[in-house]
Amino acid sequence: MLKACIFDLDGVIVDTAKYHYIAWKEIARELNFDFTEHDNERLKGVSRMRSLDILLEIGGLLLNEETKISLADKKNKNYVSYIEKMTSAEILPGVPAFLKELKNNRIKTAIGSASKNTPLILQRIGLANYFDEVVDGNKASKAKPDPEVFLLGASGLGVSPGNCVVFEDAEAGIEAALAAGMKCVGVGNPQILYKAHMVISGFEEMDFNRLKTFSEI
Ligand code: B16
Ligand code: MG
Repeated sequence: MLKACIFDLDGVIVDTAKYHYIAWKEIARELNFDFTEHDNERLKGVSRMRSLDILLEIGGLLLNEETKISLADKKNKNYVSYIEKMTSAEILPGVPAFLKELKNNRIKTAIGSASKNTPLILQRIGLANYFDEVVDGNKASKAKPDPEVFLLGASGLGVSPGNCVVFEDAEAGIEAALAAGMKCVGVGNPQILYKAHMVISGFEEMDFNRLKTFSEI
């Protein structure tokens, strides 16, 4: 029985992936290699330090820990300068209406994000107090595809994993949801998100009745 929905943040509620991409590209440029949008797919949903490791692998570079920490810090400062300017206008289409429908039908909601910047993003887009539970990269110690972030979300809501539906835009996040024993809706490209139980291109395609039918299958 459907009791709760857990939403990834970047790429599901807002499109911050584009800001992550610009900020990482800047680091790659400094290190003299190109970082493409195609490469950026590999960074979606994974932690900041894991993202840097993937970036360095793409550039064929091996750096010491101290340099890596300073690069990750630099990227984050650049990234934060973009998200500080976000407003509620950047909430993705169809999301506000769907969230309202869930509230009206007494479905609990949580955020399950790898981002340590989750509180700032939620505050900037005016959703800081909207969700019943927020689990982010500050609370979870294991990064997606580990299921920890979603399991903490379910336990914070007091709901069994089997009664939760996760919305995710990244392969690592879908794997995390499946490992948590939850149903998963991919948001984005079905060719990339083929492991999800269902894929939508955006929330204009989703409403409570469709969700309910999906969750009962
Ligand atoms: P931060 P999500 C993830 O957020 C992003 O998809 C991923 O690209 C990023 O590296 C990660 O957050 C960490 O973000 O540097 O802000 O802590 O998709 O899990 O909401
Ligand atoms: Mg995401």
